[in-house]
Amino acid sequence: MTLTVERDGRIAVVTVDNPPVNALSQALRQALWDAVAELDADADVDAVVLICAGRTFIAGADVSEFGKPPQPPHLPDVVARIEAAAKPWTAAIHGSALGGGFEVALGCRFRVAVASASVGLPEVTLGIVPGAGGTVRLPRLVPVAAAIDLVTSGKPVKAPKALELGLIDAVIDGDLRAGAVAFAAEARALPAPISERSPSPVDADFWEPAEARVRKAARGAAAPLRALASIRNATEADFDAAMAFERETFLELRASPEAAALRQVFFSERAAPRPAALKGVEPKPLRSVAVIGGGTMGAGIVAALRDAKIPVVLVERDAEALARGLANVTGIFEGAVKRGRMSEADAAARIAGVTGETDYAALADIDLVIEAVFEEISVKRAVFEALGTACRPDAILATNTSYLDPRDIAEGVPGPERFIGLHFFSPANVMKLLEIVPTPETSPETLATGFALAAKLGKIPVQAGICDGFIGNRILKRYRAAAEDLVRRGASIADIDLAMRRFGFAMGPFEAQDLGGLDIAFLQREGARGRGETVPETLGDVLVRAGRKGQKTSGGWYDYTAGDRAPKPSETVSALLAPSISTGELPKDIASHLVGEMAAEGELILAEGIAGRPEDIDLVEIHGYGFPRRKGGPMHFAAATRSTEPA
Ligand code: 3H9
Repeated sequence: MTLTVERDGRIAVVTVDNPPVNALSQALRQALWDAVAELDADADVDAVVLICAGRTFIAGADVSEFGKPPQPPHLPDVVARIEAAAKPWTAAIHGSALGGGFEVALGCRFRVAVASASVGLPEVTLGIVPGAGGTVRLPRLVPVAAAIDLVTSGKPVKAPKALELGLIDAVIDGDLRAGAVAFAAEARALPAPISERSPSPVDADFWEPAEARVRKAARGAAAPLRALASIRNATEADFDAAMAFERETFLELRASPEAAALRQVFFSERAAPRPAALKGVEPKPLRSVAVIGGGTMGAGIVAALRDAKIPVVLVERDAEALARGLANVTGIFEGAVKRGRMSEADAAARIAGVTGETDYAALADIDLVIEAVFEEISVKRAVFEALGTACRPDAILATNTSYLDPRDIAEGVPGPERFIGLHFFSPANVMKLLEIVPTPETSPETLATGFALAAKLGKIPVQAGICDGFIGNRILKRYRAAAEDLVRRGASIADIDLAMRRFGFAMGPFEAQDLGGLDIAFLQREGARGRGETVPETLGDVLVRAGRKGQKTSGGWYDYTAGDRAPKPSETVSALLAPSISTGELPKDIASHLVGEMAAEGELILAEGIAGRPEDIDLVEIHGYGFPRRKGGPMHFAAATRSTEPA
């Protein structure tokens, strides 16, 4: 970490250089503290510009210090010292001013930023509230509703919007340092420190609906509501009392299991794209990609590639299927326009970048092919045989299979080193997870290209070994079996779903099956039975055999009335399952039991080398299966629960 002070006329420029993101380590806090004293004492300095080297302004507190006792000087004191400096400080922001970084900027008398910069208080995404005055100064700077939005959503805003809201004082065109120095040198009325201003006024009936909104959006997370309470307190108490309240909340939440879980996810997500084994391995270029199959999954993959501006060739077996596939792709982008997520021009540009083909000869110069056809080995094999002749010998050939052994799919295709599994999750343009499944013959370059693709698509990559269902679907199978086992032991289907929703899933295991359809897994089991494998009859099989495939047949685990997705407990289901149900001992805590089953499968997956790290399993569950992020994933949750259980 270095902090340098230079002079530009009578303006001092303080440059922070603490790679990678100028986080506020103890050393940096101390250096800022000392800089205030030094510059206050310097008679040749009229004002100070605070700027950062590298990719960003100060991105916040150093999250890696959060597990340890706080070391002085504490950030609220550093911010107060900057605010009370005799020479006014101007924060010059590029990249992101986040969390404690933005709180430092709020301590400065002025804030200027380049147009591409963003500012925000993302603390709630880490299970905490701002801890250096964010919830206290913001409602003294901008309207309370704007402060609430910023703090409880955790979402940063871009500089032009920040200017409009009053979060910053100017957007600088051209060179930031020169612009900030000129801004600081200009004589202008010095605004009162934010701490000395009154909170923005609110009506008496403001808080109730505000709290209802935040509670709904928080979906069970503690931090957004605690942040709201801190903002409310800041509008009612004096500045010092409000700061004390915020700090107490911050320290309490910092030590919470939710914050520990979110911190772990934060670091795992950042470690995932760079597996140690691929250090120094160059990925191959990805100038053009082909997708084989334009069904729901294929079209989603095309959309994900187009979102990343990669030109795509979509291949289908005949003109009719191709027209359907292209319509699926168009439908995705038109839907995005309808929901206000994309402009018509952006959608048109994305659609224009897709070329439809029915002839594999069009793939002669493609860098990567992703097969997403029907999950049937003979169909997939035929595709790969055709790819073996049509593509360049160095083109990477990937399968999106979710259950089949990739080695069987590509058997006999020349160049096994270029073959890999890339398992997307539906809808592929939305879901963040990409399971990357190398075979023993896959080359490091091919594997590195899989990771590079994930980076281009903004996905979280997790390497998985070959087994039935890889990481995610294997755990899903165990989870569903464990949930069925509870039903066999007398638990109610609705109680199990409710327990998992309360735990933080958007849906319980049975509701989720009704939504996706019970027939897919049923057909897989039937396929295995057809091949002579022993697959015990599941309760789901009983329902499908009775014609209950889920919402699409107006009934699965629950009944549904037409036009209504609300599940209703079903007497038909009770009657169908009655012969399979006995009474047995049930766990006291259904959610912990089911998550424990997921973690137990995860342990087997680790022992077999299918996953490299427990954190990878957690990322798979969070980004592919809706596991609540604030619980950290099944492996984290099980470990944390074990460590707090009495010995
Ligand atoms: C806070 O400020 C609390 C205060 O209110 C109160 C205090 C009293 N700490 O994301 P990247 C590392 S809470 C430590 O890939 P990008 C990251 O692990 C904090 N390390 O970069 C990675 O390391 P490695 C509120 C951090 O360019 C490397 O930096 N602030 C921190 O794609 C690069 O990260 C936030 O939540 C940190 N705070 O994106 C901001 N941040 O290379 C979190 C990053 O060894 N950070 N690292 O794997 C971000 O959102 C992004 O990093 C940022 C840059 C947008 C800044």
